[in-house]
Amino acid sequence: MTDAEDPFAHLHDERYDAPLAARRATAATLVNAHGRAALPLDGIWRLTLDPFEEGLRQRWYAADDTPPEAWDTPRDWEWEAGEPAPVPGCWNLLRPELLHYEGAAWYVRVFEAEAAAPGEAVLLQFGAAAQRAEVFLNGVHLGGHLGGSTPFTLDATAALRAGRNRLMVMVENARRPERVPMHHFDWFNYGGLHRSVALLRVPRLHVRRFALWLEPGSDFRRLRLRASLSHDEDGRGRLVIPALGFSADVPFEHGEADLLIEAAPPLWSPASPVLLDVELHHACEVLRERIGFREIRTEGTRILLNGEDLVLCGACVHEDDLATGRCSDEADIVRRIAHARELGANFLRLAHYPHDERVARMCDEAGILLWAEIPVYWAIAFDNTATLADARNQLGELIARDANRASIILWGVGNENADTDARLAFMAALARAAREADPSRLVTAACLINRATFRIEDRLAEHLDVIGLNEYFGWYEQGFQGLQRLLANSSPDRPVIVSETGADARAGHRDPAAPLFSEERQATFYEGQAAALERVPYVRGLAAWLLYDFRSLRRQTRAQGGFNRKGVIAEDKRTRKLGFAALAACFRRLREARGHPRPEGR
Ligand code: GCB
Repeated sequence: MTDAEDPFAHLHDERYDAPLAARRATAATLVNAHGRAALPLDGIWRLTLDPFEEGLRQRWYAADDTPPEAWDTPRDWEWEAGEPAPVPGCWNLLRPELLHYEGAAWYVRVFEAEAAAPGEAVLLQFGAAAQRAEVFLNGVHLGGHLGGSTPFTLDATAALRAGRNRLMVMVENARRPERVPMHHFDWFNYGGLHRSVALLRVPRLHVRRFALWLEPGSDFRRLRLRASLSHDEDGRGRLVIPALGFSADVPFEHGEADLLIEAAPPLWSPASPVLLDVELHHACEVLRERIGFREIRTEGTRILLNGEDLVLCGACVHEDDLATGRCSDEADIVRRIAHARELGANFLRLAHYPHDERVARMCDEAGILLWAEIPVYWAIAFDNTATLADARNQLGELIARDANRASIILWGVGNENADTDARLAFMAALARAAREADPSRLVTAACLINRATFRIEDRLAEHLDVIGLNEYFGWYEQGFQGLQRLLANSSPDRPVIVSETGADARAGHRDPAAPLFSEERQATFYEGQAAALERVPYVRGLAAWLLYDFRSLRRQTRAQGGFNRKGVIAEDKRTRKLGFAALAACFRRLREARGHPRPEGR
């Protein structure tokens, strides 16, 4: 019996969303929107909570806009009944009752547009939707997306109408064991359209994206260009770098271009973050980027930037704001960079998922080095092939989005995952995928200690360029003797970065006896860490956990109050704890011990 015959059929159909899964935006279909003319769709949308996914079951998206007084049968939904909600935004902060909402909600907005002209494609571009999205334009399912922190593109050409259009996006942030991240993590589960949405008009055959980098091992004299077209067709483009007086043909075969170019650009570094304007011309379009060229590689246990020894001193940071949740704005990013500089840092780890696209762009300008990662966090369903496909896709989207960012030197493929066979296969596959998509960066993961041998030892290490080590000696484990023992006991054959270490302190809790959760305790913690780490040459960096306190429902003591308090600055992003100066001193010691007395950078 069909819906038309039985008005209650939807009550019994638990496979209501199965047909949608076939149409998903992926890294392959991602278009780089930067610098392209776009109709922004940010602003006030209407939001309706939908914990039962009734909108999919009852097909709210297919309903017309007849006003209620003209309905012939009752309905459960009208879009004007939704509450005004900003995009970008997280629903959690709309009103106190929504703080802990996890589930589906519908974002709806109406906009005026012209239909696609002949030879034109119209694309809908989403900066991110946490965690899953299903997108409908004028009742047509354009596609869905999995993964809450990466961008995606959907083709709206056929569904767009001249005049009034109704765009509906179901966003859903349920925590599930098979997702990436899975249901258990130490940050706040914000939901919503937390980055920009825009409509792009491009030629039917357009360049989806291009990446241009300094080819590693080319003696700084060769660039590599990879670009892809929207269709499997041949074509011709032109690459222009005005500052180098450079211009070359770019031949596309079956929609792909892969080219080595003789060119010796000025090198980008924290001390001299020089960016060049780059143009890729194709048909009537010009894609513009500002790109820094640099080489990052390892040699034994050292990390070399443009052939010179690098010591990474910095902090991890979450995207979390008291007022806006996961949304970052430019002022927030400027502040993050300023705080990093004040600490004497040259490095940030963007934990534990892809951050706003502007972060890496602004770090390119500022000369701050970055570790960017995907949320393969803790006990991921490593034996689930769909989970691997999801993780691989999120990695692909991150790399596709940020391939031109000089500041990103490390791709992180996971965080604190137990060393099992399934995890090894899963994460080795991710490391391979990262290298294949982007040979111009290093691959890393935040690893655990091998407790049996008490060494920095992980079977994944052979697939990594740099071993990240999360250790909390002096906090979760008493005293620093364990750390000294671990470091002395280990002899890694590649560089190690302490990818996390930190101690909680509630801002304002001062006590000279330095009890747990006091500012003094956090400060002495960094003194103890510095004393142990400075002597160990294979430790080439430190990313302290972390810059700012952040919301986490795992943290429920009175001292924590629903926040992870390991920030050296409180959640107001202003109040420095004693740990701030102690961490700056720790960086000085690490650098001095390695003969780098001054932070790089301007
Ligand atoms: C870790 C995790 C990080 C946590 C941190 C902590 O090892 O990687 O996400 O927030 O410890 O504070 O315990």
